[in-house]
Amino acid sequence: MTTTCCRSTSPYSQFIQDFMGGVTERNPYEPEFLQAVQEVVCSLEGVMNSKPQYLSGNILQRIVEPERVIHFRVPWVNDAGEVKVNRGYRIEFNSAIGPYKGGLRFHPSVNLSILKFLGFEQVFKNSLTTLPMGGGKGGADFNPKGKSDGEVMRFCQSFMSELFRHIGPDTDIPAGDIGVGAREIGYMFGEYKKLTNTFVGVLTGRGLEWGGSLIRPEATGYGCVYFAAEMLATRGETFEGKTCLVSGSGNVAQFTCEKINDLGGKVVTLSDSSGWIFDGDGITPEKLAWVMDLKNNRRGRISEYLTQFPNAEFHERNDSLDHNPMWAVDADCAFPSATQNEINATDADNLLRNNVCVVSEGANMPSTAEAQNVFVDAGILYGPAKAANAGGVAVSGFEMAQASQRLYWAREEVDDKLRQIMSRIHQQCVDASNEFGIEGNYVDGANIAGFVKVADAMMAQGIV
Ligand code: NDP
Ligand code: 2IT
Repeated sequence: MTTTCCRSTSPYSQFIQDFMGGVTERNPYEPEFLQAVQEVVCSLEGVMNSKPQYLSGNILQRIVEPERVIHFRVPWVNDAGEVKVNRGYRIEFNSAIGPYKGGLRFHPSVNLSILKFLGFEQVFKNSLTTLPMGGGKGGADFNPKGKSDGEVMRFCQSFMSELFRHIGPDTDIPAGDIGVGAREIGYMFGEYKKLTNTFVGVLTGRGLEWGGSLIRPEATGYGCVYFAAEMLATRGETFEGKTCLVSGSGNVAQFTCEKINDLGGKVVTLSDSSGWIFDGDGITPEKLAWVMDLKNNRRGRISEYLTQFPNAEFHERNDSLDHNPMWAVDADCAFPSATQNEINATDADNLLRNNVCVVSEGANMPSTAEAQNVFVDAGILYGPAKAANAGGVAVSGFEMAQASQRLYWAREEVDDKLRQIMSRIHQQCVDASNEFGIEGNYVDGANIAGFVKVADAMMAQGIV
């Protein structure tokens, strides 16, 4: 983990070095969290110079410290009658601009570092949406893969039997993330309702019949493509005829693919943790419908695509390589939509070499710090996660508003509002980067715009 700012040579880099030294000492063994913090702090030179009250108020030291970290035991019984134990977490990171809001991740890799990076990112992402939501994240090191519905239900019930006392519709409102979709939200909502005897908007991503919002399942993927369309429009371009690489094949990847098709682009790749497929003819709406059934109903593997579409290729994941060959496929746009650090510097170089001019991040922190620098230095249209994938949590905010009003909004209305929010997020990034003389740098633009609103709210609310 480097502790110098990669993009600055000013005295501010000495400040960052000292600051990151302290953060590293307080959070050892948390590389993902440190990576997320360093990225934000590196963007703030102009802001910290122009607002000295942030320095005197120690705002950075305060903002990197979660308000509350909850860590609990999740015991459950599998179908064979064996007792299993997982670790559950909720990071209530920052409530300066609203109640904690952010997803739950169920994946064997989940640990404090991963959830703190996700919670920290969520604070600034939620601020960018312009909606009143603070930042949080949670989850468990539970692997839903290969588990029966009954096992997943018992796990979700046990998880909620502790989490329920910490959350609430005006306190902390979780949602889905990797490994947590409609099925898991349903089981957790049922348990919360039973324990509290209340039917309230305590989780978002609910089913349409029980308080969910239209377009919430689509929102992250659609929003990520709307953000890319906004970036393309700054150069007078559209998706028409563009070839796109999409990684992952879960919620975000599926609806990214759907919207790219809608806007006249062609998607040629998808992946999962076992490998990736290449379909040079394009993953058309009909093929995508098959993938959605495979992934969401049959819970199959992406390699099975070839059984239905034999003209495609499947490439097994190969961790012995220093790069992922999927990112070396010829294309115009890339939509990493699987997981953190899935694009390294070599992958970034390969993308540029093959003429990719748009990278819009559906996943959270999918590019390593080095890969980010490759994109920023090349001046391509690079939409960082906290801006590009904010559509999901924005529509979660709409779901909260509808729950409070006891109303349902129409599909077109939610989609229009989503499009407007993505356009406003894009504009905030452009305005902030223009104000600080770093035109075209969406990374710094997003970090600055997201940070200032939260920092000002924290200053106004005193030392709490
Ligand atoms: P899903 O669980 O629906 O899908 C995740 C996909 O990514 C699967 O194809 C999965 O493959 C793959 N994947 C997960 N972990 C790894 C890994 N370590 N290596 C390779 N592939 C992996 O999750 P989502 O689509 O909801 O989330 C995808 C990304 O988008 C995450 O980074 C998430 O934080 C982010 N995100 C999600 C939002 C949402 O609303 N859902 C909102 C904003 C961001 P496999 O099935 O083999 O594990
Ligand atoms: O990373 C994210 O923004 C999410 N997983 C969605 C969070 C939410 O509360 O909808």
